[in-house]
Amino acid sequence: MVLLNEITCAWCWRQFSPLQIRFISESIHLRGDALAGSSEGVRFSAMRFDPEGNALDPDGARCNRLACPHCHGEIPRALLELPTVPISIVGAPSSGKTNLLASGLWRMSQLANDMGIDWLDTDPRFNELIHTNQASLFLSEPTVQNIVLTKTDTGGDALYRPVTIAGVVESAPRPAFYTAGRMSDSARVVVEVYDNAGEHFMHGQRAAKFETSTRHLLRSSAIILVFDPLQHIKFRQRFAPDRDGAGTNHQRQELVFSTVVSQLRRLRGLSAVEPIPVPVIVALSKADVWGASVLGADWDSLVSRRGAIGSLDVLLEGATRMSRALRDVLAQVAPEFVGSVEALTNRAWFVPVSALGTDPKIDAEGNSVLRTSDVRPVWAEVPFALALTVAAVEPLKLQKDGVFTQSLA
Ligand SMILES: Nc1nc2c(ncn2[C@@H]2O[C@H](COP(=O)(O)OP(=O)(O)OP(=O)(O)O)[C@@H](O)[C@H]2O)c(=O)[nH]1
Ligand SMILES: [Mg+2]
Ligand SMILES: [Zn+2]
Repeated sequence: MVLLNEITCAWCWRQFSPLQIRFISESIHLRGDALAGSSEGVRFSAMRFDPEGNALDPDGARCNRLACPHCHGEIPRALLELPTVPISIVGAPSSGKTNLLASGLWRMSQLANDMGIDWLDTDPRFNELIHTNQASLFLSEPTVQNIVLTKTDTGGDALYRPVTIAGVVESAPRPAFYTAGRMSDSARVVVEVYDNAGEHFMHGQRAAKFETSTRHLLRSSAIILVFDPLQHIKFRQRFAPDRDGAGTNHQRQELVFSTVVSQLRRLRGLSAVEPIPVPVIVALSKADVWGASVLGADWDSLVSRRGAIGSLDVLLEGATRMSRALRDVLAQVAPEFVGSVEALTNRAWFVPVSALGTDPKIDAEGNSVLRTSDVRPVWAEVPFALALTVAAVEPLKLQKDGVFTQSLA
């Protein structure tokens, strides 16, 4: 095992050497950590090891879970060895981020081999929330008619974790970790995926702890910006006129992106005028509703025809072609949005996605009706596969091609 010289914490983003790593005590007598919380095992620097190399805590219990020396947040072991590719999912409330994550990452696991990549949970314990959401969408009993993924709230325990940074307790979203790489190559990276509540990106809602909950923007190698066209009045009038405009409507989704960009610049100390050095994948969500009128009736077979998924390179080509077409449509109805994206980054892709493949019906009682058998994602995996293909591995020094393109060469 070759250790990295420097590890970046997935919670507080501070760096440390492998020698500074803390172990998490497994002994029932060593509960209650000053930084991690009263129900957590004490974090300690290992002095003694058993013959298999597991650390022994002061009580003699075998320990192999690891934590950051700065904030005491638990990190997967793989972070000691592999470079990370953090991906931030951003977008207005109800734009479809959480459904896209569940469905897109499910499809990544299913289609990885077709794409010529390995894609595995780095350590399933960290990905529980995604697994629960995936089980609801794809593995519910046929009798369950009302699958609903809970709205990402701005501070809930399942989604966020308190992290102490410089003595101040902040609330950080729990990342999901996947180990990925081309099958033809032994190089692997750990993809860290961050979801936030949409409120964190809304203008004037700084009370929702925006700054501290979006620290992942300090390092993200790619941003997936979920744009919900159905919340845009002109788009809806033109391409989904039957759609009821009631409910959540965020007209100014370009402001979500400007907010993200200004936070990213602040965190990285970047100039206020230059485009950001991070590729942005704009996922136009809920395409099951508008796809046919924008892209033609056979839009879903069109998008999946691209070489029966095909390798990442085929995908990049197909997505780039699709992106040009969608961008032009979007520039007509939402020029403020396209203008804002293109002013702030030089590398943007616009792709249609449908996490559910269907528009959940609302019954007489106002509950949404959705069954596992109704869920048929279309292009949900594309933002993630694309992010991998175009991601900058060293986010502060953007390379022309991402790690996968490179390792293919
Ligand atoms: N028609 C359709 N509706 C969808 C799709 N994906 C999500 N929705 C609906 O959009 C709403 C919001 O979805 P979420 O995934 O919770 O949105 P979010 O961006 O995570 O929202 P916040 O957590 O509040 O920021 C839900 O009512 C979903 O049923 C889709 O692919 N098609
Ligand atoms: Mg959400
Ligand atoms: Zn940390």
